[in-house]
Formats: sequence, C-alpha cells, structure tokens
Amino acid sequence: MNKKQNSKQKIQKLAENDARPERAIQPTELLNDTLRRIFGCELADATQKQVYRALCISVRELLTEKNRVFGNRCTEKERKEVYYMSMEFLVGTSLRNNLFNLGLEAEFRKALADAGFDIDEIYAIDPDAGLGNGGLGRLASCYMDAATGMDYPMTGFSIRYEFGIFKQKIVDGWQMEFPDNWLEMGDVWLQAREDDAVEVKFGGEVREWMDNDRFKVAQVGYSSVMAVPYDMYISGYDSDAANRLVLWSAKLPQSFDMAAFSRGDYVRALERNAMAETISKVLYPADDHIQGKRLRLKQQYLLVSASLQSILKKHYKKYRTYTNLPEKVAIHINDTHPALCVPELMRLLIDEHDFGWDEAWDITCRTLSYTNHTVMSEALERWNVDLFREQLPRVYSICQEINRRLIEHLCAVYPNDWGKINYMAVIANNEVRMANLCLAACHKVNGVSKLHTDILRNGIFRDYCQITPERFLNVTNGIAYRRWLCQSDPLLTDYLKQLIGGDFLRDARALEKLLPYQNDEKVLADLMAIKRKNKERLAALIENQNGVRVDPDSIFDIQIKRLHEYKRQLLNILHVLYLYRQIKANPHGDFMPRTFIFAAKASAGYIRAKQIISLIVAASKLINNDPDVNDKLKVVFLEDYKVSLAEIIIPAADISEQISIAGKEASGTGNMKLMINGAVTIGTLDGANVEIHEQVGDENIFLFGMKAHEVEELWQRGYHPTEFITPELQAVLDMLTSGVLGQRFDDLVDSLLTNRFGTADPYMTLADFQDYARAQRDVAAVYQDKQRFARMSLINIAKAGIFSSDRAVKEYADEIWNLD
Ligand code: HBZ
Repeated sequence: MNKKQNSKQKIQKLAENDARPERAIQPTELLNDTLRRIFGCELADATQKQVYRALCISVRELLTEKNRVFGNRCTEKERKEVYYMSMEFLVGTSLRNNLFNLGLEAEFRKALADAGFDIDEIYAIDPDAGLGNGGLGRLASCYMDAATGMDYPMTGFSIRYEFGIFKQKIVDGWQMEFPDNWLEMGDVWLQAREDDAVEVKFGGEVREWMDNDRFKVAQVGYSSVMAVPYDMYISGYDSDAANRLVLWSAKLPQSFDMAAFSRGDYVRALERNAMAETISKVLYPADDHIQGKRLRLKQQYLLVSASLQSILKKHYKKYRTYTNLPEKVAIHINDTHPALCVPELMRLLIDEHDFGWDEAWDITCRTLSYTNHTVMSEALERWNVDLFREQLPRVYSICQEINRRLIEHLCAVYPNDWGKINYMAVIANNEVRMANLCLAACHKVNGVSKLHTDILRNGIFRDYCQITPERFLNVTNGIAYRRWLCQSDPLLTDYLKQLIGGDFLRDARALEKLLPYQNDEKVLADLMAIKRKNKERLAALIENQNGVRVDPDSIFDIQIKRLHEYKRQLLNILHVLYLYRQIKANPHGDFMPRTFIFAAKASAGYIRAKQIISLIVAASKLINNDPDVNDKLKVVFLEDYKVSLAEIIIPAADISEQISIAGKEASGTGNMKLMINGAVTIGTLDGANVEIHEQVGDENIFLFGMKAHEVEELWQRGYHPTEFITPELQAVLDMLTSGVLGQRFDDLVDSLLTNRFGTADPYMTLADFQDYARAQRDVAAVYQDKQRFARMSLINIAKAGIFSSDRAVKEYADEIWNLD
C-alpha cells in the first residue's frame, strides 16, 4: 500500500467513527505524513513553505472527508440544499480560519513550535483570496462560514479568477493597480474536478423546428467553452459540516492535437485557447457602475450556466425528476450579477428537459430568490440588447418571452399606465434590465438593512412591491464574528472568555453578559489596556509601511472601505484639514491628540475617487511633517486594503467612521466589525447604522447629519452648497486650490461648488459638514473622560451580537430558502 492510500485510509477510518475526525488528530504525525507524501521530507528538514503547503493540504484533506460524510448524510435525509450564486467571494486567508473552526489551532501551534516553526509566520504565507471587491463579496464569504457552522448544506458558486482584486500601490500620491497572482500560493486550497467540466455555449443563433408535433428550439452555430470546477472547502465553527465553494475556470473544449496543426493553425488554435481562458482571467474591479463589457457578460453566463447544469444533474441523480426542484433546492442570486439564472433555468428546463413554459416558470420562480445591495441607479445592471443577443441568443429569446408575458400581466394590473409598465419591463429602451428580471421571477426579494429595505419597498421597487408585497423582506447583514473578533482580536477574546465565559463563541448574543460590567472600573481599565495593545500592533505596522510614528494614546479614528463619493471620505479629510487649521491657529491650545487612519481601493477608472486618495495622501504629508502639530494630529493612508489588513486595523479602532450620505449605503458591514471590536461609531443614520443606534442608544454613538428623508427634502427644495460654507470651511477649500498641499485639487473643489461635472456636491458633503465637525468635537470631549469612553466601547461590544452572520443566515434559511 502506498503512503497516499495509507494516509487517506487513516482519515477515512477516523471519519467513520466520528463525524469530526480532527478530534483524534496527532498534529505532528499528520504533518510528517503529508510532508513525506508530498515533498519526501519530514518536519525536521522541511522549509517553511513546505510546512505551509503540507499544513494546508492536511487541513484540506480533513475538510474533504468531512464534506463527504456531511454530504452523504444530507443525501440520506433528502435535506433541502441552498446554492449561493455570487460573482464574488472575498474569502481572505483560509488557514487560520480553518484551524480555528476545527478546534486545532492551539495543537498545531504547539506542534509547530516544538519543531522550531512559528505558526504566525506560516499564516503570513497564506495569501488573501481576493475574489471580490468589497462588502458584497465579503458578505458571501461570511454567509458560507455561518451556514457551515450551523450545519446547513450550502454550496457557493463563483469564478476562479486567476487574478483577484488588484494590488494597490500609491506612487507619487496616485493609486496604481498591479495584478494579484494569488494562485501562486493559494492554489493549495483548490481541488480541480476535470471530469465534472461542463459545456457552456456562446453566440450562434436560435433554430426552431417541429419534431413529431413537438415544438423544438436550440442554439446552433455556437462556440463552446468548458467550465472546470475547482472546490474550495469551507469549515464552520465547531461543526459536523464542511461545505464547498465551487469556482469555475474556463478552458477550450477539446485539447487539440498539436501535430495535426500546421504552424499557422497552431498559433490560431492557441489564440482561441487564450480567448476562452480570458473569461476567468480577472475579477472586474468596479463596484460602483456597470461597464456593459462583453467579457463581463460572458463571466456571468459562465457562472450561471455551469452552476445550474451541475445543480440539475445532481438533483436528477438524487430524485429522478425535476418537478420537486423548489422543494429540495434553493438558488440564491447575490445582487443582479447572476440574474441570468432566471432565463437560464428556464432554458434548461424547456430546451433540455422538455418542460412546457408554464411549469418551467413555476419551478423557476419558486426556486430562485434575490438580494439587492444597492439603490444607486448607476450600479443597476443593464445590458445592451445587441450585445446580449449576440452572445446569448437563446437566453435572449427567453427574456423576450418573459418580458412579453410580464407586460401582458402589467397591462391588466396598471391599465394604460405606460410610464409604470415601461419602468417595470425586463426589456426596454434597447436594454435588458437585470433587476427587473429578478423582480419578475424571484419568490423572495430582500434588502440588507431596515432602512435599505424600506427604500426598496417605497422607492425603486415600489411598483413591484405594490402588486406582491409578501415577496419583499429585510434581512439585515451580519458578519462572521469568529473571524472578525475571535481570530483577529485574540487578546480581547481571551479576556472575554475569562470574564463572561465562552458561551459567546457559540452564540454572539451572549456578549450581552458584558453589560453588568459597564460600571466596573477594573473591567473598563482592562478593556482599554487591550485596546492599547492592539493600537501598538497597528502603530508598528504603520511605522513599518508608511514610516510614520503614531501615538497609541491618541484617538485612532478609522475609515476603511472602498473609496466612493457617497461614502464621503472627502468629508473626513476636509474635517482633518479643518482641525489642522485650528491647531495652526492655536498651537498651544488644549487638543485631544488624534490619528486619522484611512484605507481604501478606488476602482481603476474612477478618477474622482483616485483624486480623493491623492488628497488624503497629500494632507498626510503636510500634516505629519509639520512640527507645529506633530503630536496632536496624524493622518495615515494604508495601501492595499484587504481582508487580512482589515483584521489588524479593526481591533485597534477607537472611532469607526460610517459617514455616508443618508439613503445611499445599503447596509455596511465594516460598521459591525468595528463595533464588535469596541469601536464607537461616528455616523449618519444610514444603512445598518440605524440598527446599531437602536442597539446602543443615543448615549453610545455619535450621530450627525441629515436623515434620509431630510436629504430628499433638501433636493426637493433645491440644494445650493455655497449656502453651507462658513469662513472656516472656505479656508479649508482654499487649501485645496492654493497649492499648499503640494498640488492643487481644483477638480475636487469644483465638484463641490459648481455644476461643471453635473450636480454640485451630489453627496451633500458641505451640507453635513458643520454637524460632522460638531460630532467630532463631542468625540474629543468624551474621550477626555477615559472611563466614559471605555463604557461606550464596552456597550458597543456587548450589543453587537445581533450582527452575527449566524442570525442573518438563520433568517435566510427560515424565511427565504425554507431549509429544514
Ligand atoms: O454590499 C455593498 C454595499 O455597498 C454595502 O452597503 C453592503 O453592506 C454590502 C453587503 O450587502 N455593495 C457592494 O459591495 N457592491 C459591490 O461590491 C459590487 C461589485 C460589483 C458590481 C457592483 C457592486 O458590479
């Protein structure tokens, strides 16, 4: 028997006795075994990279086995399964998370230390799988983790981008993008299943004919791409389950016979190959607007068609019928990016499995559900009809029929109301509208915070909601707090375990057991000491990366998120300059020292966002090098924001900046991560800030700015930004145009004051400025009273349990997916 079989059998044997094979694991033995098999060495003579790979492979094999046992059990019990379709999963690193979830962290730490390896150095080798842009992609990963921890059978489907979100570097104050070759090391987590590759058809035309009195339709003259699945196993905290994230990679169908090609054809064949493979080459880095690019449509169809084919195949193998699909399968559409699920499921049922339209439509609607993540009209996906028809002719003809029937129905519901009917149509004005496609079909549609769902119900989706209000519901976002608190802040976690017991590791609501300590001076001091340690850790990172020394006793005020005008990083940096002027005017005044920390990627073509990054970097240069202010004010822009960097920044935050213009941030999830780590929010009543406020009350949050309805009212009345400019604010704007920042930011100022680029100050930065400055003064005043601030921090931690992704996933399971 060879070594490989030997080790496999060992794991299998363990698994038969116990669904949690890891309980009987001997870390050193397991690592040595894997090292021998893969590298022909043992711990004693292995390199750090070999140990990394061997550790990952060992963990992956444990999870593979867990997944097999769990899958079999689900099949036996005929459990309903959920498939989460998302163009993005922002996984981050996997190794530490898996060891933590499996309960093996401490044992492996020790075993490695005994062999002379530092597990933290090994973790540092694990690359971020950055297969997403921001909140939407990270949410998908948090939900996979939570579902697995709660033993729900959930499979994620996405694309195996060769290059994830770009690496950001700031060169001469300007963001530059560099490719992120994560597979170089990250491939260790992926297991290819070449035999399960699926054909996906692009282009060609639709042919219709009669076959023995049956009307038949097919796509002919198409070109094929093969989608090859790669499995990434997902662990859940202390759970019997392991689930899979299936990532599709595109390749040409048949590997060609090189000898048969003349030289010219050989090159052309390779070109064709490269064309096919570009489909899964790179993640689109825009999270703010649609580009309508052919390649993006192809990515979306690759994901949808390959996933649905594999779901249907598995389902038929189990049940020998498709009619019970909605009872046994829930397919979730994460934003409109996989909205092609609607026509593609129809196509598969009708063209490939002989269903009539009505029955196929009934199955499709009852199987699919959809989450909306934005109300920004420029982000609502629409496809040009010609492009869509050229690439997906049969899918297009199905969309036409969906649209024809929809309009027929709407004419009955809203007779002669052509404005409304046009607004609700799936195809109109030469475009296919993906949100309307989801609204027309899905049996459930949800927003991601209470306010956002209200805006969907009464705003952009009002007309659909009027007809079928029962389909619309809210599921406020949640976070995988075992990553965002337990793993990223081990000091706080260990302290909490001692103080209130470990129940919160299973149920985040148990964090409320902290509340009785809110007036306990010792506990408050301990919490501040832990915060101080985390601030020291971040300060070291800042010194290392930016060469800037920051004071861990200053207020760490943190804004970390994608760079967007609506998120108003500009408001933050204008206020920093306003503070700077105050200090300059009164250098010996009493001023609470502060460090403002930013991290943000801008999508590559978003010039205004890049200008804002430049402004932050320019302001940091001016301020950090000015001896007048030095110890009182520091500004830091950290490059290359990503999951693993967030894990270091968040535990060090005193203040969490959530300052979007009210009505625009669907939910936010960074707000929750910062809260559970004891940061106090300064924010508008937008997205889930509303619910954070509900949890902690007026006393434990710094609210400012217009409410969503006030924003609307001001637009109605007419917004004139200049009316909100005080002399102090004018002086700040003058800094941007005077050159004192080393360069001039005339465009940014123009965008606030003039109509040259469209509406002046479209995100009402100036209108909210004074109240923001007032709230920031409150922050400084409260922080002077260390105990009072510590109490606010404690209450934020204690009340954050509701924002666990366990709660969110349970709501999806109960109210949308109907899982048992
Ligand atoms: O989804 C975000 C919302 O802005 C945020 O408020 C919410 O908390 C989060 C989770 O619900 N939306 C995104 O992150 N959106 C994208 O990343 C995106 C990516 C590609 C696109 C469009 C949007 O084509």
